[in-house]
Amino acid sequence: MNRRKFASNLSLATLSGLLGTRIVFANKAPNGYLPIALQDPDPFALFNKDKRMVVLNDKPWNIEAKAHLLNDKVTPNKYMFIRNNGRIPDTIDAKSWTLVIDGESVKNQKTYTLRELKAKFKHYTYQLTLECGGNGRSEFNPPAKGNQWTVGAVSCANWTGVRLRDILADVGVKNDAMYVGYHAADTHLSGDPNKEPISRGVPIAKAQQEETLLAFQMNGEDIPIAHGSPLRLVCGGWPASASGKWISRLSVRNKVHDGAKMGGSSYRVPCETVAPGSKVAEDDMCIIESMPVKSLITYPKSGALIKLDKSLLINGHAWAGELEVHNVEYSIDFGSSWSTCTLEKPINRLAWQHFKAVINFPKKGYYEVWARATDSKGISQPMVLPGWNPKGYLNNACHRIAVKVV
Ligand SMILES: Nc1nc2c(c(=O)[nH]1)N[C@H]1C(S)=C(S)[C@@H](COP(=O)(O)O)O[C@H]1N2
Ligand SMILES: [Mo]
Repeated sequence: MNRRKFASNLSLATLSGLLGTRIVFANKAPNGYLPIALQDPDPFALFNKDKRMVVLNDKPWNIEAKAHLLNDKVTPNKYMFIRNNGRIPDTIDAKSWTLVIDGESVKNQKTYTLRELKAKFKHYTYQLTLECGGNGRSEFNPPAKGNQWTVGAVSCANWTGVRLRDILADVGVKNDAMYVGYHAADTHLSGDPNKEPISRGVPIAKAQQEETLLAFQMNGEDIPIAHGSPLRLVCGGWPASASGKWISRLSVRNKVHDGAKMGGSSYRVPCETVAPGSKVAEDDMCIIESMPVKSLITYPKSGALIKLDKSLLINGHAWAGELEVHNVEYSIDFGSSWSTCTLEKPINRLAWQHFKAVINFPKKGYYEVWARATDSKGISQPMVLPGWNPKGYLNNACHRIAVKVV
């Protein structure tokens, strides 16, 4: 964050947003004054995050959770990862915010104010899993450039908003509509106003799913600035890069959207498996759509000490992109044998599912508990790293925790 720009461009009202609370005497502060809480930004205070969250990058801000922080059934803001490709917008003014719907395949281009959107269309709330396509990247070899996410770039919060399909019906969509691309208010790290940090999208069928929202609330409150206030797309089950934050324009395209980070190796993987480290031709790369089946043990924390005469309850979540998770198993013998966990149904489509199991260990010593989920098509997580790809996406290897029985 460039402090001088910050101070000169921002109203104290906006700074209040970043602080997560109102500056009580904002009207008394000198013009252009930068509150000390923002002078040396403490990301945990700035974004209301738990201090145990891990900052991977501060330009732009990228912050992840640890497995044991994600134990809640619905992820609270303080444990939600933050992933930014550019600079968080300088000014968010919900009152004057507008959403433009345009593109080759729109019948009537329209501009809505936030208030119109909220008043005109029915509101829906869904619990939706958002996982960064690069979650798990840190394990790839040869290493992939980018934020070295371990396991914590996933969340499942409650999102409230209007259905994108209702808006699309209101503007009218032509028969040749193929994709809906987003444009947002964040700015490119280079400072070049003509460059977008990211402008991705989804095929029209995904855009028209019931659960695809243009959301204005997260967990029952206005969306925090870092997570896309005042308006964000939420496309559960897909790489979270499809869920654009700070949405100001949606374009209904008659071709695959060609915005920033839609091509090359961005959010694309080799269509067929390749040898690690290979160069892959542009035409042989495919856009990531539904995320693969995955699970996370969120209790206990890795490294837990257990008494031999006590059984251990493990908890976690599993998700499978567009699909449902069919079952979750655990192993305490490095995958030689597996036992079934109790698995809950999702609260709605595209929400993660909770699993638990009670484990009895045969004798004292070191163990690892591994979890493995299988989706409704019978596809299971790999025990170790899946197919290598240039940017290190889609690592859905089994999660493991260490347990010492004493
Ligand atoms: N406008 C905009 N939207 C964005 C991004 C971004 O940089 N700018 N990052 C995307 C990526 S890559 C991810 S993983 C998710 C992260 O959402 P979160 O920060 O709310 O967890 O936002 C997506 N939407
Ligand atoms: Mo991402």
